[in-house]
Amino acid sequence: MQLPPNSFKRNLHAGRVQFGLWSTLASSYAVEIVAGSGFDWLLIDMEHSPTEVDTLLPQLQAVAPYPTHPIVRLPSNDMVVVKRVLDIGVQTLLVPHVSTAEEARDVVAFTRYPPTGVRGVGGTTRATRFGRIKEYATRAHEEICVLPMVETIEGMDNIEAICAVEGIDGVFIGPGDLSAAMGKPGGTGHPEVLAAIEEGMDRIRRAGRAAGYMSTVETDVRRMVAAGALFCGVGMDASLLARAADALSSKFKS
Ligand code: 3PY
Ligand code: MG
Repeated sequence: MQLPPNSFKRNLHAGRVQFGLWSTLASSYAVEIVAGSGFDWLLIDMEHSPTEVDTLLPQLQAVAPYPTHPIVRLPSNDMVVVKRVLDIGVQTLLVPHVSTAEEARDVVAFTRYPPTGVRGVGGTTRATRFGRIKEYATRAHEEICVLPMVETIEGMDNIEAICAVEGIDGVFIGPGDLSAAMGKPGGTGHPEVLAAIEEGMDRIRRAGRAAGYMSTVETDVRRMVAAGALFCGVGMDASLLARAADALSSKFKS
């Protein structure tokens, strides 16, 4: 059995823009519903949702029959969580709160087997199709995509250093945390925050890495694509459900 190619990583390296949806409902049924809606990628969130490793697995199984690529946002930059998430077959990791080149080097090391890195070796995992992908041990890193999130002032200052770390495929700027760090909590649409992110997209692109962004505001997404973003989240399942339910109830209750 062959190692499955990481279509998302290949598209990033080919410079193709990819749009995705954030999934925070922590439900395999919800994930399956949105997996068929045509997004290039679907992010399953472990940072700001109740998803744990055991509830991540059925969500990955629900996405598997669909062409959308699953990305997992980890709860933190943690060696044990990286190992467990990779072992259940995830190929693309979004890693929150990476502010220095050293933290970026750590996350790359967590995804690589020794002697290159420090990933523990498990044999009969879902990632190896239970031991059927013989080349996994030697080739897994080629299809693993590592995407640190820069979302602090220190991280913004270190964009070039983070991009220079070998094994980093792209850098995502988190508007929520960055706006708070800039003293504008909730100000993801603040002109100064948007200008900083726009400049960040360009700096990441010029450093030879794929830039990522997330917003539910279409004009902001288009602005960041124009500035060089290659992967953009454009919505979130929980907010699609909440806002649609709000709109429906207000038609009858207001
Ligand atoms: C943020 O905005 O801080 C995120 O983590 C996701 O967009
Ligand atoms: Mg964040």
